[in-house]
Amino acid sequence: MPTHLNHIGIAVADLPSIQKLFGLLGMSVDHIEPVPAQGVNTHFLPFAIEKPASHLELLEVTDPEGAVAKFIQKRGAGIHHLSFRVDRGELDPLCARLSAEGYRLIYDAPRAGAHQMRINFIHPASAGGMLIEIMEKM
Ligand code: CMX
Repeated sequence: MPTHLNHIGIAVADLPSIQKLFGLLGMSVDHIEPVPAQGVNTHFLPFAIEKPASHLELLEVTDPEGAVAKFIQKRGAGIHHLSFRVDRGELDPLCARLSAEGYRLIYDAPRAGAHQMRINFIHPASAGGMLIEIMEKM
């Protein structure tokens, strides 16, 4: 039984600023629907289809001093970050643009990550409370 990722719900305190950030990441709203029974308006931003498929990543702590261990200590278990891949060659220009627009990146330059990716992160303080990973294939 394949399970399809339908969406990830993000509570937003400042809709225009989050839409601006996702716009810089190449995503825009294609459907808006009020759901009065749940007390929200929903704004849907479609993902580009990832091949091979998008994944859930379960982060099992191995280093009690690591970022994920600290996250669990401070905030409890749960969703830790969102991760977006851009095409090869697009990561450095994206990082430069985000920095120029005032977003706080965690690393001065992308580092090596799993799956032979170059990775960087946008700090939650400048991304609506979410840690956002951006990556490209090496
Ligand atoms: N999502 C949302 N908020 C987060 C967060 C997360 N994942 N991690 C930390 N925060 C919050 C903290 O709770 C803190 O909030 P308050 O100011 O309200 O207390 C705030 O962000 C600021 O945190 P900080 O003091 O600047 O830094 P931390 O020591 O909490 O570290 C971060 C946060 C993002 C800088 C650090 O976790 C980091 O460098 N992450 C990048 C690397 C990483 O996360 N690796 C694991 C993933 C590995 C993988 O997938 O391969």
